[in-house]
Amino acid sequence: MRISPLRRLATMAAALGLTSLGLLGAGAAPAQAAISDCPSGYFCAWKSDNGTGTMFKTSTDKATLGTWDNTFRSVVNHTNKYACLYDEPNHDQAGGASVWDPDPAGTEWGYSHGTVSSVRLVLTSRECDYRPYPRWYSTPTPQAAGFGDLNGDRRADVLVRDKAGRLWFLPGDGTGKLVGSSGWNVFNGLVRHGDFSGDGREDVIARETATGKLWLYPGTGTGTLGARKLIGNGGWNAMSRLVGYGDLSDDGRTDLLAVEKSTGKLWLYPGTGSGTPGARKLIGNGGWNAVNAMVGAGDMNGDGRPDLIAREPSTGKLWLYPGRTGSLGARVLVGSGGWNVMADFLGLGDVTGDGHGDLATTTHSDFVGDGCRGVGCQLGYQGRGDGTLDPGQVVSDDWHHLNGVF
Ligand SMILES: [Ca+2]
Ligand SMILES: [Ca+2]
Ligand SMILES: [Ca+2]
Ligand SMILES: [Ca+2]
Repeated sequence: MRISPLRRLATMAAALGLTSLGLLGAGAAPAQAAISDCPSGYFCAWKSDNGTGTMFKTSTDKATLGTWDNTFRSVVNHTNKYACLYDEPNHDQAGGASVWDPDPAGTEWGYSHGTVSSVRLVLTSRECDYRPYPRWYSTPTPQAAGFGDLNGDRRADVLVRDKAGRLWFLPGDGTGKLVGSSGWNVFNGLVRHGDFSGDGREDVIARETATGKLWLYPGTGTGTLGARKLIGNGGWNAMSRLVGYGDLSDDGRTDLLAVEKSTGKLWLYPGTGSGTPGARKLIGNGGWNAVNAMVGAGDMNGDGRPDLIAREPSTGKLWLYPGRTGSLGARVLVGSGGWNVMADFLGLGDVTGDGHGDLATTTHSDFVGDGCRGVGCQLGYQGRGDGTLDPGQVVSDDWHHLNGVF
């Protein structure tokens, strides 16, 4: 099912809190005493405009409100979750939701229109109107790519981090599965590209923001990740960009690329099969800070070696750097402009099942496309096998309010 663009705009307004803002400002300021009546961990409401009289309170979802149905006039969300207020029972989103931001101090009043019939408390604002994770679709490929496939079913899959720090595995059939219940927001770099640990299963590498440490999360082969292992003691914050690449050094092991922030140099960190990167080798003398998106997309030009795709923000162009043995060849233009509207680039191998590697993207607010506009459209670009790409097609429209896809 595709959500209509019109519906999406309405729900986006709700997700951005515009609906809530529209409800603020009417009536006299309620007495402060009534706010403190709402206990920590509860969403509270009153039938009066000023928080007086009998108080409704809940710390759990309410599919119906009984005698409180259509009575909320003033509300306080004294929780660390988002409160979604629906005009219909059972959290039916037909009328859209008003979203109340977490207010753990319990100091913010709001006014409601007396039309609320159900309440949900959720960890991310997008869950008021959408599932916590977006819809991702892929088709089984004739040949295993060796990357982009955590569960080994020859179907390109995606990991999504949400704003609450959860990690979701999207197998490619539109569904999602929770594979990290919390804590993933401590990382400012997340990559994967095949097997780093030498067990044939795809792994995740994560850079810890506070320490600059690099961690390996070994894949279990099912989409979940095992106990982490330290593979870089620190200093990795000196890199502006980490890229899981595939085998550039041509020893059968997947490698890591990194751009050094201070110099713009590009380094190859050869995979060792144990997860720990080997001694680095300079493969780009400088200038790599001039690109602001890099993806190891696999072999896009059909010569059997994995390639790099990079975006140049000054021109909005997309370039392909063909992989050689332990180095990158002269870049080739694959997108002549307009690529700055893209937020994320995903290189997951063959998504469409025709044997050629593809590219997937998500969009920024100034994207305007067929069937979707603004933040969170997801596009597929079919690779033709010669390094060039077919025009992009909008695939889904619910990739907004997330915190990273890879
Ligand atoms: Ca898969
Ligand atoms: Ca592995
Ligand atoms: Ca190639
Ligand atoms: Ca393809």
